Amino acid sequence: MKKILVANRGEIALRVMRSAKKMGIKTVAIFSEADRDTPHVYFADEAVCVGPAPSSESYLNQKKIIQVCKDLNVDGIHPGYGFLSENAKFAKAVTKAGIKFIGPSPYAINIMGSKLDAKDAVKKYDIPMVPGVDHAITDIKEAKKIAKKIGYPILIKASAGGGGKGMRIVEEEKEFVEQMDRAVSEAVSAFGDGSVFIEKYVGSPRHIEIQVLADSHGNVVHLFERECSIQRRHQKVIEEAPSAVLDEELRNEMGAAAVRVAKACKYEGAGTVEFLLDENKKFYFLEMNTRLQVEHPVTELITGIDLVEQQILVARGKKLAFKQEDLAIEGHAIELRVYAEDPKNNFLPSIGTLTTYTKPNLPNVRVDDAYQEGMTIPIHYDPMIAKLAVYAKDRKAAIALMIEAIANYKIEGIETTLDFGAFVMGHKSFTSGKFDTHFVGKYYKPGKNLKKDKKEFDLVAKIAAQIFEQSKKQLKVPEVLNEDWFVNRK
Ligand code: MV4
Repeated sequence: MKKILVANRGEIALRVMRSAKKMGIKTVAIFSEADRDTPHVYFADEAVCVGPAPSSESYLNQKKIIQVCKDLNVDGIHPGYGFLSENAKFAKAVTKAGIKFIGPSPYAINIMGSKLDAKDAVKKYDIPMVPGVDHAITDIKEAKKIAKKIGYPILIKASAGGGGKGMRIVEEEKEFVEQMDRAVSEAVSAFGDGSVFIEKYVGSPRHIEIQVLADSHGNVVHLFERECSIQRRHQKVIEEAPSAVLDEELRNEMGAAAVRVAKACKYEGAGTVEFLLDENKKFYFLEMNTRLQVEHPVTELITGIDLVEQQILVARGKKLAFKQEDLAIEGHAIELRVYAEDPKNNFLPSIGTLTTYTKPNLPNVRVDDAYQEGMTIPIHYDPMIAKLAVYAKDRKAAIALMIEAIANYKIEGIETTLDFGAFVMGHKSFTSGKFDTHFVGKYYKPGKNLKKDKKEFDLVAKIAAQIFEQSKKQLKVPEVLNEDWFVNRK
């Protein structure tokens, strides 16, 4: 593979191209008319406009993208996340055009794109699953019977689902039909597929996901977990690795289960297996994401492994250069997604221009972004401005460093989730590690306790800096942090 086209934009396009460049591979950017003047376009060796601003006419234009590859002699496509990354038809068309799709096979994408097919595929692999049904509900009477057996509350889920769409909690039997109706019509309008199934509702779960990596020779390893419970409206805001609640035994168990899920669909490349973890530390398979995830940096930081480099090596047919026993967690990483949103106003998108944009310039702080001062946040795409990731000796030091990094990140012109991040870092439920997916709804009451006042926040940042200084001496920085672009060094 000598030349890779990145079928994406923004921070992830840049991030992928950085690893490609490091490996001596030429890069091709595609861009929409709205993105002509953006960092990922300038960073690439070649760049081609693929259409107008709307994604459907540019970043999702499969034919055009494949044509660009043919015109420029591209031999590999990296889809990033979102857009065409989990589109089995695209993966197939790319392969058919003689270009390597840097990701799993259309077969694996298809299976994992359907929750029911995924359940079916992993059935024989001893994967813990939430009590429920393993087929689409067609008979209401039968479904009610099963619901009674499982016990209320139950959850109706769309098989094609994602992002919580088509998901309905049913507290008691008399709501069943109404909620079922809603789930089905939501699923039809969102995915064009009204198949739904039911599961026991896990009331206070943590969202724990396992990073896996598989080569084309049947070798599969896991790269430990990411804790992603701090979310709102099914959108993650803070992720960390490792999780504060997993012990060695549970980590190994969940890791081994994730590896079996990958084997169940003959997975190839980097993937993520999502689990729910309940209050009794029982875990259940939810789904597998067949792409590089937004939050992959925290895994890179604690393992020292460049996941994009690994994806490319696997796509080249190389065997994994390490075994499970070669992998170990070192230190602790936390990521904050910096969104152009107003946390004080129900996280509504905050549009405008970055009149001030200064990144924190601190050791062991990694900023994945694709913005510069003066740029405007486009309304056509995801409102994420940057991912702010920190790496430290342990969780306490990582929290301290995150507070310092937030204090040193200056963004003006729009509202962002930076202050929200500081709120979470300072919250007892987060620092103690005792939280679940309800954190935001339960504790975040905007206006009240957010970023009390500037003086107090600066003091907290100062204390945090001291804690970090003390812990730093014992920290061994992983290989992956030695790249200039990975970390802003003093
Ligand atoms: C669940 C659940 C409770 N019980 N399944 C949400 C999106 C989808 N990927 C799965 N989701 C959930 N499935 C059962 N049986 C609770 C959620 C859920 C959730 C999961 C992970 C992270 C955040 C969440 C927020 C609300 C609900």
